[in-house]
Amino acid sequence: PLLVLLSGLGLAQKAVPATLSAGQFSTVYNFFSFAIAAMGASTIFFFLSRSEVGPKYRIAMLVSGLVVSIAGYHYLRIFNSWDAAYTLKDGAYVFSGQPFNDAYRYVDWLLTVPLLLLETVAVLALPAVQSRSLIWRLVIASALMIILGYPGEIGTLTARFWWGLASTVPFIYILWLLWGELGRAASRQKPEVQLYSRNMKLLLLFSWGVYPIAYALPMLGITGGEAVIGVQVGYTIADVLAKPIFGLLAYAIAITKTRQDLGLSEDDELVPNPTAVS
Ligand code: RET
Repeated sequence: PLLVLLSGLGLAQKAVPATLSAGQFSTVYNFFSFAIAAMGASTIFFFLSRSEVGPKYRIAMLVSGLVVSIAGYHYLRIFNSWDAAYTLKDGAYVFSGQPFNDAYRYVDWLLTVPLLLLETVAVLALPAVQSRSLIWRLVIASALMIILGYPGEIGTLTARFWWGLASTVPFIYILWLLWGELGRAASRQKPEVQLYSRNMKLLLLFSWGVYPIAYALPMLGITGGEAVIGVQVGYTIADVLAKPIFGLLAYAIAITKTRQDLGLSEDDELVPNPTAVS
């Protein structure tokens, strides 16, 4: 699969429909533009928020900032590639001859998914030995999931089905691991954090679940322009949920736990620089 991925990245091209309606083209165009704004703005937010949380949680905010900045760069490239792939002719968008490069997305996931998993484990602040083994299992499974999914993304529908199925195995393993771990971690927290941890679990399941659904659209009888639009819009919505929105929830958990570590009540003001927290 790694070789297929590498040769696929070399091809770096996806069969896109020859023509799109103006509405179809602009829908994807606007979603990409929205994603650039969301990733860019949240990059600033997460980097600045580092100094607001206790030392234990700073790594989670840093990783969150890295994830959205990497994604922001990739969305800029995807946006430009989409823009170059079509030209306006007599009110419709026709293929320009420049391939739409969808490989950015998979390279993005290869970098950001392990980081997101690291962020999740970091914000739970588990004992070091436990989190190290958990992170390794998650990182390896997530790399497998993405590498196995890519050949299907650029192949025929049959290839899409089989590679997608193979990719689903590590996907289920990750969800199963995280569901258990997040559940156990949540039960150890104080009530306020418990609610956030439960929401984190749900957001993770919901946002990660959108990816395989978007991937499956072309196999569900949706074809041509509609399939391309469905896949791109689906992945973009999922990315905004899984990166900036997920990061915000991690921030809420970090702030709440910082307050608790300092022995502050909900109404107390958070000290500007809580370096005193161990
Ligand atoms: C693929 C292929 C089809 C089967 C499955 C997939 C899952 C992809 C996922 C991606 C998650 C990406 C995230 C990115 C955020 O930075 C590869 C589409 C199961 C779950 C969270």
